[in-house]
This record gives sequence, C-alpha cells and structure tokens, in this order.
Amino acid sequence: MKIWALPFLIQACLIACHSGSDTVRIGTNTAANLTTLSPPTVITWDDLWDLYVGPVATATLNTTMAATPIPTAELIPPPHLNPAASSRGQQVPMATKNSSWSFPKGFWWGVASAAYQVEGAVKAEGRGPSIWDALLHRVTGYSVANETADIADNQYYMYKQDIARIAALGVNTYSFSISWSRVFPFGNGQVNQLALDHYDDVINTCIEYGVEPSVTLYHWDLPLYLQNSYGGWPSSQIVDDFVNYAKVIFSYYGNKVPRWYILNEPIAFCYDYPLPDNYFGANKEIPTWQQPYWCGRHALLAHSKAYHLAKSLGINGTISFKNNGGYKIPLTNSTEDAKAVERAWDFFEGWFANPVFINGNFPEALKSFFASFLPDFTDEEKQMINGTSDVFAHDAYTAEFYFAPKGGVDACVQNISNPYWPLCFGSTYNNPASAGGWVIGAVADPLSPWLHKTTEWVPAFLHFIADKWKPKGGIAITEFGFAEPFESVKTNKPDIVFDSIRSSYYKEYLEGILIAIDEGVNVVGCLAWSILDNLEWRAGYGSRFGIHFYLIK
Ligand code: PNW
Repeated sequence: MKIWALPFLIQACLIACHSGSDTVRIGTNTAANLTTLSPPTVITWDDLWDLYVGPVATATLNTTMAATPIPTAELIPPPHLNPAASSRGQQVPMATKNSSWSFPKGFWWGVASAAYQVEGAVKAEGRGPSIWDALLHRVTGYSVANETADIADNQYYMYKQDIARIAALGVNTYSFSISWSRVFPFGNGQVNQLALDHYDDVINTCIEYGVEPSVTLYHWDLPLYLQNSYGGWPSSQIVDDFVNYAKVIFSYYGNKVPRWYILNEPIAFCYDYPLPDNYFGANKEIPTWQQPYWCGRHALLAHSKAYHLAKSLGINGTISFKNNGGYKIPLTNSTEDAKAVERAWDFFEGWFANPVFINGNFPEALKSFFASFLPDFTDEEKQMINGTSDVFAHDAYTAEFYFAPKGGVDACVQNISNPYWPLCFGSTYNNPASAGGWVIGAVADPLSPWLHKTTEWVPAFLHFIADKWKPKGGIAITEFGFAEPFESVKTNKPDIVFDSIRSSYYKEYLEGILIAIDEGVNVVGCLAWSILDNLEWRAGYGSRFGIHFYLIK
C-alpha cells in the first residue's frame, strides 16, 4: 500500500460520512487499487466535484455572449504624469534623453490573463476540478477572504466582449491560458471536445479582431485528479500526462498561435508544494522540504519534452516557458551581499534558466544542494532540456535588495540549522539604514506586499538577462503590472479607475524597455498584467491588477 493514499481515503470517508451522500463510489476501493485503477472506473466526475470541492456558484449569464461595440467615450488616455526622480544606479527617464525613440518594427504588446483567474464557469461543459478549486473551497483561509473562482470574470462566456475591448485598446496581443482540466477533466484519459471547441473559438475570435493569440498551456491549475492520484508535480508520473496534454493542444491549434508558453512560472508553482495536508492524496514518500525541487525537475523534463514534441509536429510559432522574479540588488557594497545576490539568481531564475539557456543543468550552487536527494540529469536529459525556449520570457514586476546572513553565505550553506538555510540569502524592500532606510519604491496593494514600483531598474534588469542567459530570440516581458493600493476599498468609480501609481509604473516601465533597446538589448515584446481585475490567487479579489475595472460580486 502506498502510504500517501491513506489521508486521501480518510478525507474521502470523512466527507462522505458528513454529507451522507449516496453518490460516493470510492468507499469500497482499497488504498492500493486507487493507485492503479484508471479513471473513470474508480472515481466519477461527479465524485471529484462532490467529494473534494462541493457545491459551486454559477453566473446568471451562462451562455456565450456576443460582443457589443466598445463606446469610444470609455477609451480616454490618462493624464500626463511626471517622470520619476532618479537615484543610486538608476537611469534618467527617456524623456530627457531622447523623446523621439519608438519601439522597433515587429515589437508586440498586449495584455495577459490566466484561465483560472478569469474564466469562472468552473463546472461548465465538463470541466474537471483543479487543485485550486479544492484549495479555495475547502482550505479555510487559503485565500484571504475565502473567495473562490467559481464565477470570476465570467470570461468563459464573455470572451468575445473582452477580446473586442483588447482590440479597441489598440494592442496587438492577448495572452491567455488553457485550463488542462477542461480539456482533460481527469488530467489524462478522455478528452473533452467541448473544451477544445471553446478555446478554438477564443483563438478564432482573437484572429477575427486582429489580435494575436498567445497561449500558455499551464498556469498553475493542475487537474485535481492528478494531485490525488500521485501527488502532482513532485511525482515523475506528471511528465507523460503533461506531454500527452500538450500534444493534444499543439496538434489541435497548431499554427494559429504565433507564440506559445508551455509553463507559467515553475518557481511559483513548485514553491506551492507541499500543498496543505489532508485535502489531497499527496506523495508522502517525498519529504515536504524536497517537494519544490522534485517539482522543478519534473517541470523541466515535461517542458522540454513538450517543446521537442511541438517542434516535431511542425509548430512554427515561438515556444518558451515563462520564468519569473524581480531584479536583485545587493543591499550593501560588501562581497558577501554580492555573493547573496548571485545565489539568489541561481536559486530563482537560474533554477530554470540555466538548464534551458546554458547547459541543460542546474547552477552549481543548486547542484551541490540537490546532491543528497535529487538524481542528476543524464547526458541525454541535459541535451533534451538545453535550448528549449525560443525567447527568454520573463514575468518581471519588481526589484528587491538582497543580503547575506550573519556569518556569510558559505557558513550558512554548511549549517542546516541556520534560519536562512537552504537559500542562505535574505531580501528586503528597504535601503540600508546608512542610506536612510527608504523603501525601494512605492508599494502596491497590501495584499501584494512583494510588489513595489521599481521601474528605474528595468534597463539594468534587461541587460542582466541578456548578459547572463544570452537568449538568441531576445527577451519578452510576459507579465508586468501593478496592483493600485486600496483600490478594492474605494467606492467612487472615478476614483477607482484613476490609477496614479499603476499609470506611472506602465509609462516608466515602457521607457525602461526603450532605454534598454536603445542600448542594444533585444526586447521583442511585452504584456501588461492584467486585462481586467481578476482572482489574484490567495489574495482573492482584493488585490486588483486590471487595466480594466471589473466588479466581482
Ligand atoms: C504572476 N514575484 O505571479 C502570475 O503569473 C499571475 O497569475 C499573477 O496574478 C500575477 O503575477 C500578479 O501577482 C507572480 O514575487 C507572483 O516576483 C510573484 C512574483 C511575480 C509574479
């Protein structure tokens, strides 16, 4: 018997007993056969929803809505904003350098979203639950106000209107993700044709409006069944299931999509492991502290296999993965803080970027940390992983100061009981006390405290990526954006839509990209996060990133 299956069964039993439901069909299964039988003979679609999620809300509007014309009165450019003051290491705003700069021909820009954050309609047309349905419905406090994505922005039915608005904005790209559990309600097995038809129409509608569709295959919404069956990404079983899903998507939409992103931010979804106990079957054979790194290993294998498969199918759009993280600045001029910064790049961006852009393998600092528990990649695997991103796609919102722990980085690495181990670096948003302790930039909404407006560092950030990972296809900023502070507590709509910090963030960020381009960095496009206010994961609807206001109630 696999030990992880036990809490899974106990949980199932508890729920069944409480609900007194007679639709439960897993009561007669032993833990052993749950691991071996394939769906739906073990668990039905209804069981998955009833046992692990429970009742969901539905929107009043629940059929596909036609687009209505966008009133031009709603498309008013924001008032002029002054460029920010410059300070240590920062560059003067473009306006004073060369006001005639413009983006190169072929530069693409647009807006982004992700299926789980905007679609709603969670049980519509055969969609299976994802881990996030269970997390938000069952784990009290997992999102700050216990909000769910049941309805969200209802984009599942309103995508035509949303795409018409994107076109009216005058941008040329819409980047969205496909829900794996719509296409495969169990993550593997039976394909749901209704889901394939739906996304086909989303893609076709973009094309009809002259907006290029960018598609992400995985934006964190793992099919719940795969988490329950084998523990999700920390298990090697995920690789084949993911590649099989990718094969269906690439084959179905093929060359209608000019830019593909296979995975969104593996750093972020791998650090979500371990998931809370008692809500899922989890792979208890892997110690909780190791789970993020097993996840990372399988994310790289799944990504690279999917990449090669897509190329072998003749996909001619660019194919990449989206990395993430802020620019890293040493807190002081000490050599230890410089070391801390280097280690931070290795443990975050480098974890995925070194294998894909440099040599098929992890940075040295990670390799020595992994040595005691994670198998090395074989030569064949390294070869498979290296070179599998056509552009360096980075979700680059902000910047932070990094510092070494007391006693230095090396001493920390040797000492498991150091509170900073295993990362062995710390970060802060404040300048050193000697520089007055000022915060690095204006902070976003309190529900997104990691985000500060640090647009002065954009050129340095872009140079760093270009110099370190030398992406042949250039750099794309696949997410940047800002959650205006306290927007969700405002009640007067004109006040809500007047976004001072967000507007200057976008303006100065774009200027930063122009500076970098002028200085020779190949930046190929950028995507504002997000097209509209949406379910900001654990922050719920309180932290608003939308460049369109959307009242979710
Ligand atoms: C992105 N950081 O995540 C995600 O892709 C989106 O789904 C999310 O809504 C958006 O950012 C805003 O949070 C990030 O700490 C999370 O640098 C954290 C960071 C960056 C991106």
